[in-house]
Amino acid sequence: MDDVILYDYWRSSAAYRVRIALNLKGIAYRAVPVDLLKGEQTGPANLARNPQGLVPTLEIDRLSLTQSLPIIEYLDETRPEHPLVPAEPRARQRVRAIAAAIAMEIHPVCNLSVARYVTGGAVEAMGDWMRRFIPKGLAAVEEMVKKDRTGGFVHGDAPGLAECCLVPQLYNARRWKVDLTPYPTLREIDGHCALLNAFEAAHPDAVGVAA
Ligand SMILES: N[C@@H](CCC(=O)N[C@@H](CS)C(=O)NCC(=O)O)C(=O)O
Repeated sequence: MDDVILYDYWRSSAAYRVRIALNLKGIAYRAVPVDLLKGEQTGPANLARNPQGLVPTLEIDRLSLTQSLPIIEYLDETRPEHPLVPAEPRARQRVRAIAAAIAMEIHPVCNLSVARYVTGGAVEAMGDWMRRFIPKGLAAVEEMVKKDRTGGFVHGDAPGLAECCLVPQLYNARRWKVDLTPYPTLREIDGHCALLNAFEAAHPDAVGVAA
């Protein structure tokens, strides 16, 4: 079988989502680091595989795939064991909406290039920016998760697409010293995920600066 390669950066929320999904699916992969702090994402090698100049890119099934959410959906559609989205359309829509609220609303505003541009890049100003936007986004996600929740995770008793987005977003929030007290449901689910190998092995501290 061909190697599965993840072009990765240890602290990237989007890459972290894909690491979790690969682990949940039991897919072995090799991580190749793209150092965002050195600007490698906009170098010719990364642009050739990811025209947006971002991570992650996943090479699998002789394909080169970009965009973390469609990558996770591809893994789910081609490897249906341990499903990451529910089969029932309303439940599936709910899980996708929660994933989108994180990945398409909170994350882009707090992306490195955006935050650096608007703040000038000083750590204190970057922190102020993050603490301005992340809490508002998480407050909405807390309400979305509470509504129609079943089981100990976002949906039912196993993690899926929503947790692939939630756990990296909470890691990022902690990094920027966002107070998570107002989001007990999100913290509870995060706690359940932290006990699972798939999440532990994907954590930035586990993959380290080498990835
Ligand atoms: N929507 C994209 C977002 C990817 C993204 O924003 N990646 C960030 C790291 S989390 C990145 O590569 N940033 C580099 C930069 O902003 O220069 C996805 O989900 O894959």
